[in-house]
Amino acid sequence: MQRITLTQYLVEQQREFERIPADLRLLIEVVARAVKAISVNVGKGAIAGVLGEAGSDNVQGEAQKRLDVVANEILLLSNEWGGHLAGMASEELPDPYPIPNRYPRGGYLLLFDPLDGSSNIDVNISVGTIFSVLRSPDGATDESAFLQPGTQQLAAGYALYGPQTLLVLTVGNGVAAFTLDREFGTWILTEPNMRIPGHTQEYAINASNARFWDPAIKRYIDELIAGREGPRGRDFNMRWVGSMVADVHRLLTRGGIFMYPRDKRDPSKPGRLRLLYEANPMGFIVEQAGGMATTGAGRLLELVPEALHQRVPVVLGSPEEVSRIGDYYREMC
Ligand code: P6P
Repeated sequence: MQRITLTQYLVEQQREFERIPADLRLLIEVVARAVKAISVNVGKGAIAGVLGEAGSDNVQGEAQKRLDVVANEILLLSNEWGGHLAGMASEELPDPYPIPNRYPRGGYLLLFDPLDGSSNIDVNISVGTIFSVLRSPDGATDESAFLQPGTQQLAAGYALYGPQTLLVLTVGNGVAAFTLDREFGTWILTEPNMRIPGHTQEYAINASNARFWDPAIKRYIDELIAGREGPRGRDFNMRWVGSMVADVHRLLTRGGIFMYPRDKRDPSKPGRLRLLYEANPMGFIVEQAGGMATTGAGRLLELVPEALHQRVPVVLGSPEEVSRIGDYYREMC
């Protein structure tokens, strides 16, 4: 197999498509190096003493795992000095992280969930890192600078720390997947053009929340469960890892639909997932792979954010399934 590295891929995207200015290429390569360091820590687990609780909570009031804190620090310290960023925002920080005055600033904003699915870390199930890149309006770094709709993203990606460590990336020209060659510490292009299969029989949702769902979601799931005896006329299968990165990578690879829909538990939290550094980057990637990403009713990437840690309902994946849910919302809500 020809070994195309991440650097070669980025240079070729710049040369052929003029999609990646040099400072954006630097940003992506710095993030790619940082997630290699996170992968090493995730892989060592108990040996490195990074499992278990950190003894602190994040802005969501969720108990932080030690690896949440480690991954967050790796991303902040790797990116603060390069001169390509105006600021950063993280699930693990209540406020935006300004670039220290001792370093030069650049024109980009980097947003990330440093370790998504961290409830799975202590039981050795795949977790990931999700990141999104925006342009900083006039170098602004206050919260309002980050509150841009997902359509404004310049790049997005995730790392998946599983049996292999993968980096999946879009710069708005399709989706490419890279596998970490641990022997050389190099990202090797292993899928140059990820496309979501249109037809699927697999769905992902946390079914224990069924009593809180909107009628449109309830109807959609009931029809899947009814299988070949029901209106869909065929059987379906369910998967739920509890790590968005793992569930979304599966549907990018073999089709499917991922849902964390609005539920009635807490009106102040319309969904569980965070818009700016989980839903938007994953929605951008899914759309670039030929899929759809909505809040159930409307296109996800067009939502104008109102707060840095805003939560949002998420339905994304194979277009025929996502659009069916949209039809049900229009009919029923
Ligand atoms: P639940 C992980 O905490 C996360 O943000 C996503 O990665 C995942 O899809 C979801 O929450 C899991 O939520 O309610 O099933 O634990």
